[in-house]
Formats: sequence, C-alpha cells, structure tokens
Amino acid sequence: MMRNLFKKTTSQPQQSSAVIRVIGDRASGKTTYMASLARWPNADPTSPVQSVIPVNEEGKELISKAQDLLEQGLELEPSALDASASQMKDYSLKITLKGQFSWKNPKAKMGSQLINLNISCKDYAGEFFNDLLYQAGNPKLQDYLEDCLQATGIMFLVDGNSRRKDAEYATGLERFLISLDRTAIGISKRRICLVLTKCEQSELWVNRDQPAFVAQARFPQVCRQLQMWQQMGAGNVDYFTNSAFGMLGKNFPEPNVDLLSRNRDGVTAVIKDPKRWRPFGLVAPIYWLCTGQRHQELDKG
Ligand SMILES: Nc1nc2c(ncn2[C@@H]2O[C@H](COP(=O)(O)OP(=O)(O)OP(=O)(O)O)[C@@H](O)[C@H]2O)c(=O)[nH]1
Ligand SMILES: [Mg+2]
Repeated sequence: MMRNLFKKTTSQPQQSSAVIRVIGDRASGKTTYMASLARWPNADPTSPVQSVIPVNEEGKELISKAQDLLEQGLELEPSALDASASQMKDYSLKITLKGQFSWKNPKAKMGSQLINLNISCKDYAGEFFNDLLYQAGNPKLQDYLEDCLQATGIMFLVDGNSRRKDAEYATGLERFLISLDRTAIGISKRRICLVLTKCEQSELWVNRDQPAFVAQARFPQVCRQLQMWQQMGAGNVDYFTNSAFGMLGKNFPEPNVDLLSRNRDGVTAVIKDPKRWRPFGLVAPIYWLCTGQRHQELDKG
C-alpha cells in the first residue's frame, strides 16, 4: 500500500521529496531543529532512520553549527532576516529510512528496500513572522511570501511552552494563509504541519504521543485557523511534537536541558549533557510532508 506513494524502482531506494519552509515566532526553535536534524546525534539503533546526510554546503554548515555551539552547551545565534528570500540559505538533506520491515526484524530481508526523503528547506528568521503581524505592507515581506509559494510543505514551529501567545500566533498564521492562497499558483495542494517544539518539558512530554490533542488544548485558536484552511480545500494539516534536545535516562527520564529562561514567550535552554544528546520527533513531520502519510515508528520517537 505504502509503495504506491513512491516512484517504483527495483533495488534502488524509493525516493520521495519535499520543498519545505520552516516558519514560526522568534526563538521557537527553528534553527536548532534544523541543526539537530542535520547532526543526528547518538542515533538509536532501533530507530527507522538510517542516516541524515547533507547534500549541499549549507547542509554541512548546519552540522558545524550543531558541533560548535549546541555540543558545547551553547545556544545558536538568532537568525537575521536577509535582504531577500533568494539570498537565504537553502539546506538540502537526504534522510534515509531503513526498509519497512528490516528495522523490526534485522534478519528479515523482505520489504527491506530503503526510503530516501530528499528535502530542501529554508529556515526563516522569526522576524518574518513578527512582520506578518505588525508590518503588513513591508516589501521584504512580500518577497518572502512569494518564496514560500515554491514550498510543497510548510512547517509551523511553535514553542509548546508559549500557550499564552495562541491568539498572536493565530493572527499571524491567518495573514500568512491568506497571502499564500491569494497568490497561489502552480502547487495546488500544500501540506502544513504544526510542530510543537521543546516537548522534553514535563507537561508536554507526558502527552507527546497525542500531538493533535496537545495542540488543540494549548493552541486552540491556531488549530482553528489550520482547520478552516483545510476545510476550504487548500491543503492538508497535521500535528507533531518534538524536542531538539531530548531526555536523559530511561526509567525516570528527565529533560536533557539546562533552562535559561521561562516566560510567556516559552523557554530558552541549552543541552545539559551533550554526550547523551538524543533529540526526538524530528523526522516524523518531514516524512508526512514528503508522503502525506504518518509513519507509526517515527511517531514513537
Ligand atoms: N528546551 C528546549 N529549548 C530549545 C529547543 N530547541 C531550541 N531551544 C532553545 O530555544 C531558543 C531559540 O532557539 P533557535 O533555534 O535559535 O530559535 P529560532 O526559531 O531559530 O529563532 P530566530 O532565529 O530568532 O527566529 C534557544 O535558547 C534554544 O537553545 C528544545 O527542543 N528544547
Ligand atoms: Mg533561527
């Protein structure tokens, strides 16, 4: 069944791809998400993900960022809005998933064909999202919105700990969706996912496997905007939870973070123990953006 989603090739990996834009408020965790994904630290051998490989220079730069900053227990610098969207870094990554059954039973050969998810992804500065709220006529903004039209998938990152900003996010998102639909050409249906970040925080962690429920409970107005957009037939929406930093320990897991601040904007933090750094939930939204299907094993972490 799953097979039909991919181009049929015999022994070559199945290919699926997406052009992605990552949007969200300042400090929602966009760049950290991308850098953690590219770095893919301490991979769990039972994970369906076999490898994450950068396929351009920008992708390699992401890995250096992760090594030079995150692994030293530092934060990444806030991203600046470039003069035009075409000057922005376009990160290309190839994510290879083990064949559908091979990771469940390493001895089984059947159905063990690899799957490649090829993505090119731009991580917008959070300023873009703020400008949507407060500077509707800004020409730079128009340029960015036009760039967004090339995307088949939009990832809307929201710090799960910033529930008090639901109304602001909903307004920003509404403006974004209206501009997107007004100028929509070419791509007829898009996928947009809402990704709650920083879900190693305990009140999010306990519900991490019910992303739609947590999203609805914490960001009802944002969810309503997304649902209305979907009902109009403009595209599909789904929900995910993740953490770029992850947990420490198995029996009594605790967040692998040293908190720097916590307020209505959410939390800022650095990694506590870089040697045991293992993010979760990073690939599940990409799989969905590429294929339109949820991947049960990726959803588990
Ligand atoms: N607790 C926790 N903090 C995180 C996580 N991901 C990012 N952060 C922290 O959130 C803050 C902002 O992260 P960035 O990745 O710079 O956010 P951004 O969305 O790229 O921000 P702008 O570039 O300003 O738009 C930093 O303090 C990060 O260390 C996470 O998974 N958990
Ligand atoms: Mg950034």
